[in-house]
Amino acid sequence: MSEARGRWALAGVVAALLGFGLSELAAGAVTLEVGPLLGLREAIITALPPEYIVHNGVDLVAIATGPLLIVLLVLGTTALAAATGLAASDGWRTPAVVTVLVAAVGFLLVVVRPATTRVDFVPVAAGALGFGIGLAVVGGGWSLLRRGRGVPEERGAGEAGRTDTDEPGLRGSRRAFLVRSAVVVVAAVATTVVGEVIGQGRRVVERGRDLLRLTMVTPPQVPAGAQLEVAGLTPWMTPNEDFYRVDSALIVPTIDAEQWQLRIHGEVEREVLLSYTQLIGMTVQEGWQALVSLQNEPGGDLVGNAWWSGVPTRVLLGMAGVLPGADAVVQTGRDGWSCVTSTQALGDPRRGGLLAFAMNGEPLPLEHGYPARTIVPGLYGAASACKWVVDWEVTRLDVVAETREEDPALLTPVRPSSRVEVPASDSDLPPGVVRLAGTAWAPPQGVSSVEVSVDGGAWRLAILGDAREHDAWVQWRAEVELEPGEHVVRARARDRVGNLQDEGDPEETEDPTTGLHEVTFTVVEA
Ligand SMILES: Nc1nc2c(c(=O)[nH]1)N[C@H]1C(S)=C(S)[C@@H](COP(=O)(O)O)O[C@H]1N2
Ligand SMILES: [Mo]
Repeated sequence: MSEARGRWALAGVVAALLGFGLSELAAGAVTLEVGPLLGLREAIITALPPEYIVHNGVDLVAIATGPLLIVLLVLGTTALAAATGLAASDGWRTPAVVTVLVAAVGFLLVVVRPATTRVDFVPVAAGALGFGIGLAVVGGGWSLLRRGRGVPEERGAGEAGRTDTDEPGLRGSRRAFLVRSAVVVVAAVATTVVGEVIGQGRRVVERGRDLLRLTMVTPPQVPAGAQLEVAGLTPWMTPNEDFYRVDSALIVPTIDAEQWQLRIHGEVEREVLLSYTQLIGMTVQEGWQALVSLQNEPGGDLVGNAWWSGVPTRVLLGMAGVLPGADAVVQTGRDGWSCVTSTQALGDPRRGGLLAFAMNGEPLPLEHGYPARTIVPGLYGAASACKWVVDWEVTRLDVVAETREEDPALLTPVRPSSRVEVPASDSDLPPGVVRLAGTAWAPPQGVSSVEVSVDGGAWRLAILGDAREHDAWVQWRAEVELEPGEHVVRARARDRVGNLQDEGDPEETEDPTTGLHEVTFTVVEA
């Protein structure tokens, strides 16, 4: 093989390494159980037709789960990568097609693998991206693109005397080629190592979480009558895996419960260092609470309803002893995120603010703040519900105001709000009685009524499901007879102290949580 061709083949292999590294990093970051290599092996094993599993006395599973398949996969990938690198000497089209095809096969394997979720596609995409970037970098970047468009290649310094009919080599001197390759190899090793470390941390913590038996936690029991039997309605209790997630953590913090501590300090009589064992050993308080994001627009799904178990935030403040004049707590999570919550809200005995360690009867999922997070009824998530919380600094609002600017909307309590879930937006319905249904919340007072209006007509009361859990959300339903044609339904909630849902357009109020949700649907002719 000529040196030029050798360089291209090597470029392909080096690019594949980066693809592997990025894929490994992505798998770790989106916290998958396995990285690309083991994932691929697993996918192949599950894709094998059962009749081939034991064939003529040869146990294919034993072979497949042993090292042989891994070796074959590595060799096969290396050969394919080298061939793709070689093909790049003729321009970027063939490698692009090969990369897309390989990614497509990867996606297909993800699809056929049982119990896959959308995040399983991320490492596949990252692998393809890494290969593309690697090849572009080692291959000399733009020269590849230019050749692809038929523009003659710029002559490399180390290849003086080449003519355009020569075999196209890689741009630049051998030295430059080696430097580019080395950079990509280093990047590949770094991403692989970081991906492994993240993945390991996650697996260890996840295993610790699985072993926890929280006997002090009561399993959730949906109050009778809270769940209305209307098809298409969101379940009253939001399962953990369906609970919305909002955070700025690129990588979910993985905290070993045994290592976790909450430090309460600042303007307190005595500093408190609370361990997980101490926390779960305290008197547990539990309750249904809807958690609402400040970013939740009318009709949005950044809201969920769960059964939370923990220790009252009031009790924790009491342990530390808040000094006179201190009126704020800066809560900080392990991801570095922080929020300011008033000592009044955290210390209010009528409000069920919790340092929660369980959600729907299970240890908090890692994504929702394991091992502990705060949750305060009636305050938006961004103003109170610190996940992975490790630090409470008791201070004063005026002191905090000097260094950080809080969104004024953050200081508002959760507004009464309602959402139309049935009928689905833009649906076609049979003529006759039309059933309307949805969800409403107004923590901590609770919802007293929900009204609906069709086509801008009079507001009429909806029927509510059991609404005794004031911090939770409530389901509502109504029935109307409508003529064929297009209709618009709107809903508004009122809380128990008389506040009506704010109808103001979010654009005008500059508050995303204001405004009414409206749903358009069509009643078809009989
Ligand atoms: N540590 C930490 N806590 C956080 C956040 C975050 O980014 N980091 N996001 C907040 C926001 S804006 C909301 S709406 C809620 C969302 O909680 P969830 O992801 O459990 O639904 O968490 C809050 N707590
Ligand atoms: Mo939020």
